[in-house]
Amino acid sequence: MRILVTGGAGFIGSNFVRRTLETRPDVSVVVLDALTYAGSLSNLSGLLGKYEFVEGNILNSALVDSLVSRVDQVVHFAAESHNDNSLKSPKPFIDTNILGTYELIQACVKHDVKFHHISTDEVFGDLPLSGSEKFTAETPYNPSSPYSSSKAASDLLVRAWVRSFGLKATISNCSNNFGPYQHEEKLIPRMIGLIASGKKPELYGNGANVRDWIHVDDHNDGVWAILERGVVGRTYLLGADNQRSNLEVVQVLLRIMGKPEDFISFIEDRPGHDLRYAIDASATEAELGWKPVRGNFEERLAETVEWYLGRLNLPKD
Ligand code: NAD
Ligand code: TDX
Repeated sequence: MRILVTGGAGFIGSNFVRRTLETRPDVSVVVLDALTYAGSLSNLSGLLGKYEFVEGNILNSALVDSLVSRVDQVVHFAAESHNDNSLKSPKPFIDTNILGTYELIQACVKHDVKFHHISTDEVFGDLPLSGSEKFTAETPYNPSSPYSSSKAASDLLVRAWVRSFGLKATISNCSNNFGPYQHEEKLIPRMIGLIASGKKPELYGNGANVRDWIHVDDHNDGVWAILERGVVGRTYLLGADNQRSNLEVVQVLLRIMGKPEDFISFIEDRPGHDLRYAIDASATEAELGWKPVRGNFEERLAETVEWYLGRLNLPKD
């Protein structure tokens, strides 16, 4: 099997490439990545020679067309992924997330290549802070930010291309990922960096907003379950049933890093800040036999802290 991984030099994509090469030696991997501020070849260190890297933009139709024509399956991670950036400068989100997805699905229809679209639970909007409601595949779309609305738009393009043009696509909507190689702009790496340099971690608002955390390897194992056993046209929700307030996450980090639990700055809130995300992944688990297995959040977070502290001492390339 030959796969084209877009965004394979970013956080989740690079973990996907690493895990694929470790667990599926028969799969040949081509990575297409524009190496924006969020992507780095250092995320793929140690894998040189085991995959093919193409530096390029998913908006480049000729390049996309020629790469798609060489593979059996596209796994589409490439995106502008940070909500705060989307609030300051939305245009790159429209370009990459919507128009970039358009280029890929056009090429997949033309060459009859399978397409897996990586998306987010943020397309559903948010849930009230208190309550037990969770997102399912039937939850109506109601995105709040330029980022989440551009991801919602891309999901809808994929669905329309399945129905109108016979695109052989699957979609997954996953909750917040954590683990190695995440960009320092995101909550967990940013807080680790601040605490490590003796500064207080900065929580938006009162820190009560809730995210549903999944280890990146559990997400990527879910993606492989979909690639191997998913049904064309279906949407699969991926999550690990692990809701925590941002304050709780930061307090765990402070404990791990030996600082008092009140060593925190509360700063101005994110505009339109989604209150709570929660994924009900039971339908995916029942259909595909996939289950998140990296369960102990505190232990996984301690490993993640250790990984980032190690990386802080490494030269960047
Ligand atoms: P990231 O920002 O770490 O990586 C994105 C990668 O895409 C980078 O390597 C970047 O260089 C590349 N890229 C950006 N624009 C490009 C373009 N126009 N052409 C080619 N490459 C381009 O993102 P991430 O956190 O790894 O997220 C990957 C995917 O997973 C995204 O689609 C995101 O919406 C989705 N997702 C993320 C999370 C999360 O918690 N991080 C959760 C659910 C879904
Ligand atoms: O400095 C911070 N302080 C803070 O309180 C940062 C960077 C974040 N936060 C809060 C905002 C969110 O409630 O922490 C929470 C997590 O923030 P992010 O790491 O920016 O992630 P989020 O906005 O939840 O979106 C993430 O999960 C879904 C990814 O960035 C998306 O790509 C994914 O789709």
